[in-house]
Amino acid sequence: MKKKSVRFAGLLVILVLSLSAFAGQVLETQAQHDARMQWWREARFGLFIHWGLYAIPAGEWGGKTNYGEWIRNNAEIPLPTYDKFAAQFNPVEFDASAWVRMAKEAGMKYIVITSKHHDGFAIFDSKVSDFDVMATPFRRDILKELAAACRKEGIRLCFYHSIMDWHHPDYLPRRPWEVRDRPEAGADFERYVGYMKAQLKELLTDYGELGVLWFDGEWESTWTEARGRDLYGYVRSLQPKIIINNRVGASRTGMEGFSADKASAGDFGTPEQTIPATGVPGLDWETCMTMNDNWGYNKNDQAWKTSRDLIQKLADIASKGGNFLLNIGPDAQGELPAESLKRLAEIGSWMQINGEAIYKTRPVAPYKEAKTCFTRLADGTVYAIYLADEDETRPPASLMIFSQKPKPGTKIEMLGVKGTLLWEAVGQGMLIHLPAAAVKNPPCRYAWAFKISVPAR
Ligand code: FHN
Repeated sequence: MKKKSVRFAGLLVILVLSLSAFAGQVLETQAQHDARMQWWREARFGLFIHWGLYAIPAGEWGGKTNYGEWIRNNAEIPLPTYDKFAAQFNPVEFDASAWVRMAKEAGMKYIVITSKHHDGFAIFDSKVSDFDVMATPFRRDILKELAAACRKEGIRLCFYHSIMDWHHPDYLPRRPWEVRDRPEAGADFERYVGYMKAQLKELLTDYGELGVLWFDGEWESTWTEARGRDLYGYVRSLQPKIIINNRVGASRTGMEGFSADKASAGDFGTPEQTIPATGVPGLDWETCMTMNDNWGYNKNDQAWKTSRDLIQKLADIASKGGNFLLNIGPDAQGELPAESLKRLAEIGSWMQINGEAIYKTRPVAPYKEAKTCFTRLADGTVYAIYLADEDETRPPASLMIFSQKPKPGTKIEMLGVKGTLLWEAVGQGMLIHLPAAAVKNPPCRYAWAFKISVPAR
C-alpha cells in the first residue's frame, strides 16, 4: 500500500509542476529555488558579450561616430540598408576557445552572449529565420562553438535574447521614423511571440544546459507582465534548472533594475550601469556594465574605465550581495578590443590572489567602512577589502576595522601574503598591522583583502 501512495504523491507533484509551468508560473519551494540559484550566487562574476552586425559599422554612420548596438535605430538606417551588413559579416578571427579561456582567466564563471539583440539578427543557426549567421559569408554557428568551449572549460553559457525586434515583420511597435516605409498593417504580434518562442526553443534544446536566459527589450507597450510570466514558464518548461532575469516581464523599474513587486516574473534584478547604494536583503541582483561607453563595438570609444575602478566595483558589488556582469564588444573580425583584454588580464591577476573574498560570499553589514568593504563566507569568515585611492600603490601600514568585534583566537591574514598578521583590539574593533614587506611589495594592486577567521565556538 505504502509504495502506491508514494508513487501517487510523486505523480501529483509532477502534475502540479507541469500544470503550473504551463500556466506561466513555476512553483518551487524555497529550498528548490535556492538550489537552482546556488551556482549563480556563488559565481559572483560573469562576462557579457554584445556581438552582431552592428560591429561592422563599429559605431560610425553618416559622419557621426558615437553609435553602438542601437545604430540602426539611432542613425535611422532603413532595413534594406542595414540588412546588407549580413553579406559583410565574416569574423574570421573568432576563436570560441580563446574567448572562453580569456573569461576564465579573468576569474569569470559564466558568459552571457547576445543570441539576438534588438536588430533581430541571430548569431546562431536558426531554422526559423533567414536573418541569421548562416545567411552570412561566415556560415558558422557561433553559439554552438561557444557552447563546446564553455563545456570544455567549465564555464556556464548563458544567452541574452531581446524581446524587442526591429527586423521581424510581426514585431510591434515599429520604429516611429520608419512607419512610412514599414507600415504596421498586417503585423501580428501573437505571430511574433510564436516566432520568438520558436527561436528560444532552438536555443534551449540545441546548445546544451544553459545557465541563464537574460531577456532584454521588454519595455515597449506590446510586452506585458502577463506575457512575461507565460514566457518565464515556457523557458523553464524546456530547461527547468535555468535562471531567468527580471526583464522577462514588464515590471522592471528603469535602470535601477529591480521589479515593482517581488512576485514579478524573473529570478534576479538587473541594475544597469549602476550599483545599488547598499545591499538589497532577500533579493538576488546583478549589475551589468560596459568597460567603456558602449555595449556593442565602437572603434572610436576610448572612454575606458580603469582596471582599478573595475576591480573595486567588483568588490563593492560582492560586498552588497550582487553579481557583476562586465561587458565586452568584439569587432567585426571577431577580435576582442585590446583595451578590454588588458583590463580583463589585470582583473584576472587580482582574482588569482583575492578570488576567495568574492566567490561564494554573502554580504555582511555594514556594507562599507570608509574605504573598506566586507564580504563573508557561510562559516563566518569575514573578508575586509581595502580599496586603494588612485595614487595609493601600497597598502597602509595598519588598518582599523571598526565593525568586526575581535574574539579570542581571531586569526587575520592578508591574501597573497604568507603568515598571520599582528592585530590588537581597539574599542569595539581591531587594528590590523601589516608586515613591512607586504607594504613595500604588495601582492597585488588597487585593493587588498584581509581574511578574518574566528575559531568555531
Ligand atoms: O537596449 C539595451 C542595450 O543595447 C544593452 O543591451 C543593455 C545591456 O543590458 N540593455 C538595453 C538598455 O537597457
